Amino acid sequence: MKSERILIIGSNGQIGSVLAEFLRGIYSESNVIGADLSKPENVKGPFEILDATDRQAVFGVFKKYKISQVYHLAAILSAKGEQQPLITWQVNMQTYFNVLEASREYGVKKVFYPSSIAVFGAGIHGEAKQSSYLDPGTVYGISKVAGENWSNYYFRKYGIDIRSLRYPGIIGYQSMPGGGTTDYAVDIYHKAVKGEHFECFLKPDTTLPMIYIADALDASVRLMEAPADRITIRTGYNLAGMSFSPDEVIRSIRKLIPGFEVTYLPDFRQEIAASWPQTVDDSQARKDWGWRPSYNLEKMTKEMILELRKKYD
Ligand code: NAD
Ligand code: AKB
Repeated sequence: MKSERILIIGSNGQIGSVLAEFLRGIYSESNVIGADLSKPENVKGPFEILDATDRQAVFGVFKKYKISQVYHLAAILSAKGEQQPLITWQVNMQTYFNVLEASREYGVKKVFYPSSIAVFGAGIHGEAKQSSYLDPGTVYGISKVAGENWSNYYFRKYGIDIRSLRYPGIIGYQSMPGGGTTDYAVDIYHKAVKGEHFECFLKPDTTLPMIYIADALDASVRLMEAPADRITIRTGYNLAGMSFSPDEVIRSIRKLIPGFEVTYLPDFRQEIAASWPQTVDDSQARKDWGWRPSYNLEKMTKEMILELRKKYD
């Protein structure tokens, strides 16, 4: 087992709950500390109830556990963020400043900052390049661009080894998403396996970048474990898994569940999705630290349906 003390802030969430299990497999149960606003039932390993907007509380957890690595996942996502823009800015930025300052104070070795395809805006038509102009249309996207720039600043000014990925929409069977625009692509599998009708809040041809959770976790840990001299991007690396529209994912599900019924009722999330790129060029991540996704849409659909059948049957 590798020796690190790893803190996951936002460990109850869609990514955090699965990442915690994954990291415990690498670093042992007692070395992965979960932290979130409330304590979940059946929590494994050390856990702290933490409001990460509270500077003192964040400093206290870093000190108590002698943290060496942090995954700072706490945030309000794109769709929820548009319902409460100023609170979203306050939560997304204050939690990150507290993590950055605590990392400086306690000599944390590495910080993971999850950025998003939401850093891109309507100025991009089609594919987002690593160096594409960032003109986010949501407060969530604005907070992620700011977070990326603060990461770069703390790296250059204080030498904190912060690493970041611009995640596409993440799809997994283990946990539910928490208020994003790509959430439909998780919910749709649950409805299909349960034999229920699905109402889609995006139009059928809205193509977005997505990634299967196994690939997202692999990319995150691979990036964190890469030698520091391989990291050439200190804002956020573009990361791609696959890209598809609601129509395409429905067709892939219907190959296994032929009677699956879907209707469309686009809402405010359609406008957010329309402002995001359709595909992402992640050649810099491939070149710098050997990133390669393992899942395409068909392989992911097979695994999602297989795993969700075990859950619901
Ligand atoms: P989520 O909403 O499922 O989980 C976020 C967690 O943070 C929740 O458990 C919430 O309780 C916690 N949290 C919120 N405010 C907090 C606070 N003040 N103190 C402590 N905990 C707090 O989100 P997720 O999907 O797991 O995303 C994790 C990170 O990855 C976020 O930063 C998100 O922006 C980023 N990301 C996610 C996706 C995706 O598709 N899931 C894509 C791109 C980027
Ligand atoms: C969202 O839809 O807000 C997230 C993301 C792509 O950042 N899933």
